[in-house]
Amino acid sequence: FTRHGPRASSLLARKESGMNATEERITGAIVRSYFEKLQQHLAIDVAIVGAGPSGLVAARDLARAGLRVALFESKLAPGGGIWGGGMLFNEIVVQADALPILDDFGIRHRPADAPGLHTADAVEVASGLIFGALQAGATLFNAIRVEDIVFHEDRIAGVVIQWTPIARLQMHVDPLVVMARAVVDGTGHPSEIVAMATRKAGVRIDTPTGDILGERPMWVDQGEASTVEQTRRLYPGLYACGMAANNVGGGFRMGPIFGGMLKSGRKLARLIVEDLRD
Ligand code: 48H
Repeated sequence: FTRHGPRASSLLARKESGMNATEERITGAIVRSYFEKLQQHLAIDVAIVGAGPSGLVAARDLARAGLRVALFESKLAPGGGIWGGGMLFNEIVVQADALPILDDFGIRHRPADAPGLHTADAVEVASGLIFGALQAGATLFNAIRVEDIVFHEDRIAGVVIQWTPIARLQMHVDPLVVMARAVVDGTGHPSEIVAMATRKAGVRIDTPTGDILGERPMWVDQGEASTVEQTRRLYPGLYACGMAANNVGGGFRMGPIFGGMLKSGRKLARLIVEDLRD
């Protein structure tokens, strides 16, 4: 208590304890800003699970079309399988017909000494795709794993999310939910989201068996073509792109060539924009 009275004394106490100091303001700014972002994405148009190349291209195109789109990425760094190029040689190969997508993101590339093939720096591709998706208006939630789907009346209606560290530590903590008009499996080789739909919801997806056909060995040209071909709606509210689509449709793998992934993302965005307009 001071001779200036109780108010002055409480202000002094706040000052002495460091309250309202820069440290408090930094924390407050982050908490308010993050929660505003999260709150704006509790019910969205498109939830993309996995921020690999196909998901990032789709996110940019969908955001540019005016849809509310969020990417959920379980790792701290988005970019999926791009960063390491081929066997950690951090260069990737892209075919000529996919170069307009790299150009759209402002990512540089060079002709390879092989007809129709071009190389690009894997780190520039990964960072460029991430930057381009965010700048277009997509929102990315990293270190968040989609651990389940929401299933309502024969429709995939959202994603069940959890902090990746909580899942890794196997802590018994209930998740939260984001509702979405379209859910995209962009989880790469395992097609985790489609697997949840077939195993847990018991749905028959749009394949000859009604189930995931499974990835086949390497055959680059076939794998690249089937990745784009298999990019489609598999069930009401459920779509797949990139390696996930290829795994679902029983396509061949293709190694460190990325034109198919980029074109898959672009095709997926077009399909979803058409479907959500109906
Ligand atoms: C949140 C998740 C979850 C989950 C996984 O594999 P990706 O790079 O995705 P694609 O399909 O766009 O690209 C595939 C390409 O990178 C590749 O692997 C190629 C061309 N392989 C050829 C070959 O022969 O091997 O990224 C998927 C992302 C990753 O960042 C995961 O961390 C993330 O999805 N993810 N995120 N919740 N449940 N599961």
